[in-house]
Order: sequence, then structure tokens, then C-alpha cells
Amino acid sequence: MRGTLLVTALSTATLLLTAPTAALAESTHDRQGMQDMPGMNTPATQPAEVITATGVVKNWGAEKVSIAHQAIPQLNWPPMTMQFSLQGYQGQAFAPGQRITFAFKQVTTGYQLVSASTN
Ligand SMILES: [Cu+2]
Repeated sequence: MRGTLLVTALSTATLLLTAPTAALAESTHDRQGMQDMPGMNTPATQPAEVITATGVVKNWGAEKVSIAHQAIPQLNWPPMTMQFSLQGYQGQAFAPGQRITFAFKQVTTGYQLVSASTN
């Protein structure tokens, strides 16, 4: 009688010890599995792609500039005149008629000039 009771007590103890360990191992495995999934390590907000182009300044205002840019194959854009926001732009201003190489990025409100220079 005493022997049976001891075995039962031991099995119960073993179950109690085993269960949490198994759960821990499972959650660790899940995390590793997630890291293998494509795109799981990609940040939720990716930095906007910065595109470089060349063009001629048509107008340089306080808040935005108009640039007649050459074709941008990267975006499938033909040559066109369009506006770029100067929000966040830290560089110098250019005069209408100046040919510039510039970089811009797409934002929710349109396109932002990132940098510009003559060359
Ligand atoms: Cu354009």
C-alpha cells in the first residue's frame, strides 16, 4: 500500500515538473519558426526609397519647388515638370534655369526634396 502511494506521488510530481518545461520549449520553437518566415524581420515602417534625378529648376519657392526633370527609369517616369515639397530640405536654394542633380522621396502628401546640387 505504501509503495503504490509513493509511486503515484512521484508520477504526479513528474507531470507537474514536465508540463511547464514542455510549454517553454514549445514557445521557444515558435519564436525561432517566426524568424524563418520571410518578411518577419522587416520593420513595419520602411524608410522611403530615395530617388536621384536631374532636371532644371522652374521655380524655387518657400515651401515647394518646381523642377522639369528628365526621365526616371527607376520609376517608369517620363520627363515632366512637377513639384517637390521643401519640408525637411536642409540644402541651398537654386534659381530658375539652373540644372541640378537632386534626390527626393515619396511621402504621403507627395514628393519631398531631400538634396540638390549643381554639377
Ligand atoms: Cu515627375
